[in-house]
Amino acid sequence: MSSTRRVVVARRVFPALIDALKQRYEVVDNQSDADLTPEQLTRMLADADGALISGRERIDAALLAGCPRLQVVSNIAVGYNNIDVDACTAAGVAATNTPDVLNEATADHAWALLLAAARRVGESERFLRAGRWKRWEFEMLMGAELHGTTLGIIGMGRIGRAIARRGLGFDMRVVYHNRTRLPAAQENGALWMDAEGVLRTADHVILVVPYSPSTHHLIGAPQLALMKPGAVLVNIARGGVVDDAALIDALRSGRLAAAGLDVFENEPQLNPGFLDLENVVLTPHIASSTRATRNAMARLAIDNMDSVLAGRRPAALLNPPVWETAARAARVTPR
Ligand code: 8YV
Repeated sequence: MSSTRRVVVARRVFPALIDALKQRYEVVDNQSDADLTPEQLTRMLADADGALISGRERIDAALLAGCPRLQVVSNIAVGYNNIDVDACTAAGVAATNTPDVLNEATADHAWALLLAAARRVGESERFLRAGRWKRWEFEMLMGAELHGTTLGIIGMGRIGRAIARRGLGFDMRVVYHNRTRLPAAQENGALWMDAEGVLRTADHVILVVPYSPSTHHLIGAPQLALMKPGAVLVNIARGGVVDDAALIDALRSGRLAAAGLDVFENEPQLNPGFLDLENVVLTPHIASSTRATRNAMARLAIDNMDSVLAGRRPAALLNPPVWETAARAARVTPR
């Protein structure tokens, strides 16, 4: 019987990270960016002690039942709506994520979308590339004002606060909604309101809430109707937080000036309605995608996995109660 633990890397990560893992584990490296079916994932994890997964792999009770050795599912993502955390706890499996290390890159991207959408950057570039620029015009491609306006943030966690800090550099007043109001020291001058208040007050709104049944279609037709005419909406949270069809209507009618979107219902498929619109900036779920940040995310995820497999409580444990359960103890078996 060998004592080497077996870990699965369900998505491609940097090869240097795999090489380092191979020093201490038997590694099953999927080396693929393709989505796995639940059956493929269950088969891959059937004899694994640990798994590094992305936000695209779904972990639920049915999968866990087929993976008796599994001690840890380590998400290379801060959002963990792909993991049924209660099912993990019941099965004695630790679930972990990667908070903090992606705050700044993700906040940068939220601003990239806000700036590009407000100032019509994509549309202007398409205009130039199509050879349509023939003369300077006084009213050419006029955008929405950003500096000095009011920025609304719905979801004022660590990423929301990093976005708010950038807003101060644009002389913006920041209003926010969060289920619990922040302590004054963390508010940094931002004003708490209920979500409706933020939608009514802000000139531009950025969504940063986790996805759950309670945030499904948080922004639909009634909420879009509350927003100021000419507002810009940015979603870097999760597909499903916005009702995409309702947003398309609001963009098509000109009720909203523009939107910047990194996430979509049903992604990677897009509602085709977006593709006909000039006033929406679309990116393929890349808000955390810089080399340094992706490296930091993968390293934290590996660190979380290492800790669990060494019997230590990991830094970013999503289900602390699992630590005390007999179910977890039962999974810690020698190979
Ligand atoms: C991930 C994200 O790249 O961390 C998150 O929650 O949305 C992104 O940073 C994505 O989930 C893939 O794992």
